[in-house]
Amino acid sequence: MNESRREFLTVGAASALGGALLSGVLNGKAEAAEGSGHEGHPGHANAMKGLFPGAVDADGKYALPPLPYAYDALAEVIDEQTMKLHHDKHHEGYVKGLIKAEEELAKARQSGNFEFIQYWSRQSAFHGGGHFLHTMFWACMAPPGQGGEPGESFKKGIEKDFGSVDGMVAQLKAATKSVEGSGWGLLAYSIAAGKLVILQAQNQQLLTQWASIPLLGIDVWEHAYYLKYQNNRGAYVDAFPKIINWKGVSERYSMLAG
Ligand code: MN3
Repeated sequence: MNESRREFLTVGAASALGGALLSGVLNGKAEAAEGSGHEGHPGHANAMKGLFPGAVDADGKYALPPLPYAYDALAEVIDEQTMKLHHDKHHEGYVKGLIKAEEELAKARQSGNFEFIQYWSRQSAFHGGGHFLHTMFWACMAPPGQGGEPGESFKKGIEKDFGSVDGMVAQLKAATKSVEGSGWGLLAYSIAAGKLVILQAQNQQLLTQWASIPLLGIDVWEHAYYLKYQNNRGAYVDAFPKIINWKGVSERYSMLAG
């Protein structure tokens, strides 16, 4: 998508896209329930894909999803240049890195030479973590004043697992500020435990619980905030709630928690 086209995209359009994805997800669930998914349960796979909109293209190849708003739409909290570099350069780099890792792993299988298996496995985890977390990141932000409020069932879930929305946000901010080095603060849904949890990620892939799917994340790699906030990570994290797309995150929660 070219830049002028992207300028025309509004949060309304993003919501419509989210709605379309959500209905695809619900259809996918219905299909799975009806038992139309045989091998590999394709209905369920479709449901999971909706959590990471645009992470793969129509052919199932890894792709850079377009930003659902203009580069400057979040400028009150994240400046235009940071958004441009972060999306077009950093995220693109993770997509390329993930594709490369899988190509090299395929070559290794073909040749039977697994000498560099540790390196390419690590590359796959790092770039894959980067690709999927950033895909989620763009979707869980919205221009100030347009993100709405947590939906009813999401709010109930938060209250059950954290006491209150404010309590959850306070824990998420504290966890995010204290990430050691580069990483993320994440609100995730544990599909194993059926509850919300807050985790940190170091780099893109360390400290996961494995059974938890991230719903909302704050990227605290310096590339996410340094131009505007320099070393003041705390000010960036404190401002972040202004641009949370609560409506979108609520939809993501519904895809997992029903
Ligand atoms: Mn980043």
